[in-house]
Amino acid sequence: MVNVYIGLGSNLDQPKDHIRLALEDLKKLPQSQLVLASRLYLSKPVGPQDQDDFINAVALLTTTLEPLALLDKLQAIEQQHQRVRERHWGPRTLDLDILLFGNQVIEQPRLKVPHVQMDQRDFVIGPLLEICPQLVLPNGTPLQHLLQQCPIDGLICVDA
Ligand code: A4P
Ligand code: MG
Repeated sequence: MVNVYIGLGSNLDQPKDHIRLALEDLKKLPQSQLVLASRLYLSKPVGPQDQDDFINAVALLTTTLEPLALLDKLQAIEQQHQRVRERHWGPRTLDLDILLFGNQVIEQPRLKVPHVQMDQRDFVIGPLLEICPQLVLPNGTPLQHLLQQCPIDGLICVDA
């Protein structure tokens, strides 16, 4: 069993509903268990600004799936949410990113872990700090240290 952190994001068609339903979908993944999920956060878009704010969250799973098998399952869930890929970093009904897969560093054409730029994104760091404040990244950097370069004051928790 390995601990895997998943980032969830949505900014189209009732984003909160997509995130809540996606968390239910994650509970049904084979060979896996959803251990923890953060609350939902409203965040300003990173990338193109002519799109709505995002709802973001993160989840901790344990799984015996291999990384690419997990990616396939997550992409299938995205498709169930009518995800249409129109432009890079553009609006989406659901984005599921593998942020961390245990302590593995993966550099494959389809999968890069840790997720690119996760250490510079408030909408990743904030929810991760909520569910795992003691987390240390594979390069040895404690999550808490990332707050110096990436403050999370702009995040708004939208979940009681
Ligand atoms: N891929 C590579 N590594 C991974 C990984 N660790 N997890 C590949 C998941 N997928 C990974 O992704 C493109 C390809 O990345 C996939 O086919 C997979 O093989 P995509 O989801 O089709 O496209 P994308 O999401 O537009 O691209 P990308 O580069 O993944 O974007 P990000 O980094 O996900 O950023 N602002 C706010 N506030 N909140 C957000 O959630 N999200 C983005 C998207 C931009 N701005 C945002 C947010
Ligand atoms: Mg993505």
